[in-house]
Amino acid sequence: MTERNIPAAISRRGFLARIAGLSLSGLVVGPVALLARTAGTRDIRPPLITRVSRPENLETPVSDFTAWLTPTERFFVRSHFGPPPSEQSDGWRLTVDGDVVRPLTLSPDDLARFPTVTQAAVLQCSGNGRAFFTPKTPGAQWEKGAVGNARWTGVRLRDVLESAGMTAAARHVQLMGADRPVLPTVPLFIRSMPIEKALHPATLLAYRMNDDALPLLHGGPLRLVTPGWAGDAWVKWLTSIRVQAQEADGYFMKTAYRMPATADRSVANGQRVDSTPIEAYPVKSLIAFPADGTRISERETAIQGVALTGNGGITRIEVSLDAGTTWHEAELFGPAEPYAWRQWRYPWRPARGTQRILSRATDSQGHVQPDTTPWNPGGYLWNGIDRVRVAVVG
Ligand SMILES: Nc1nc2c(c(=O)[nH]1)N[C@H]1C(S)=C(S)[C@@H](COP(=O)(O)O)O[C@H]1N2
Ligand SMILES: [Mo]
Repeated sequence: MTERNIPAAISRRGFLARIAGLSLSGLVVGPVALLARTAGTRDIRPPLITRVSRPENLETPVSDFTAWLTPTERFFVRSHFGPPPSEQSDGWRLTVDGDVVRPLTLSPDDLARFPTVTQAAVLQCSGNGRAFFTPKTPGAQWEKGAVGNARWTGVRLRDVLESAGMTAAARHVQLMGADRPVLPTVPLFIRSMPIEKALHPATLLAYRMNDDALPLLHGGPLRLVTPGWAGDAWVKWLTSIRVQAQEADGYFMKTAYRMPATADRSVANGQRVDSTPIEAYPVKSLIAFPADGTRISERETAIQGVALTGNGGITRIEVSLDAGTTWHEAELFGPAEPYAWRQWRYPWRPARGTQRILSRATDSQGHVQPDTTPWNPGGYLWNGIDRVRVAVVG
């Protein structure tokens, strides 16, 4: 733990203790006691939020985002049909075919022979923040926590494609996992990406998450990792890679996960309008402490959060305490890695009463987090300025 993290850890511990109905008054907190108690808060953290129960679709409480890495057991879960039966992982194989010179069938041992790569990257669902659009759009009503930052380990998709050898026709790479809808009439989750993204050195076939085996809920034994791109590209339970000339057909490529290309985006889903598949997610900041709607002490010392972008890096975070009239630069801290999120903090001695906090991020391409995100029929890629309201007490 770095020194800068300590004030936030104290705040967080206080916050968690209050949730658990504990009082901290009279406690003597030295550094060792602090660390021990911080580690012990694990069990009293607020549970993951169930957005859909069958299949399990779970959101991480935004108060977890005081940590740089999101622990695997606290990481949001988004599955259309739920995981395939776990026994299916035995005898698992990955096939690589289509416009290739040598079709491949790879076992886990075969995959392990490619160079191993580990990198941190944000995974965010395209629908994160859908609940904030007016009017409502259909789909899971995610608020702030369908996002997380994890370490992913695996092999480069590029290395696998090069070992198969691509023919001149190769333009897109189609991916499919082992999960199946309950009803045979429901389309399979099949996605594709242009060859450039497939060959990008950061695009991985991952079998480890946060240094442990990738769990079934998150796509084990193998999933795609496409840093900078929204979650729908991160195909789980991967079994098939097909190199082809065209973008994939089917509902999950041609209808869902597209944004209207019109300026105002206000067209109904399923209408025949120009649209493009979702790729990178836009710049966004989130306030992790204090949590919206909570009571906090006037002895708190900082606001803390994270910021992410699929387009370069985070260059600036600003905080407003007067509904956006004036903005103050926050401090970036912690690891700065290309596809991970950035932690930020803003020193603050809150006055008693109701306080409203706003945060906005800017990325290295100059995009500034907007006040609100223009409405779109799928309720995708919400990145409006984050807002929380807290009651500050003595
Ligand atoms: N095979 C398969 N892969 C999938 C999905 C799915 O339903 N089936 N959901 C996608 C979506 S929409 C998201 S946001 C991410 C969520 O990954 P997570 O559950 O590990 O957070 O997985 C993606 N990969
Ligand atoms: Mo998603």
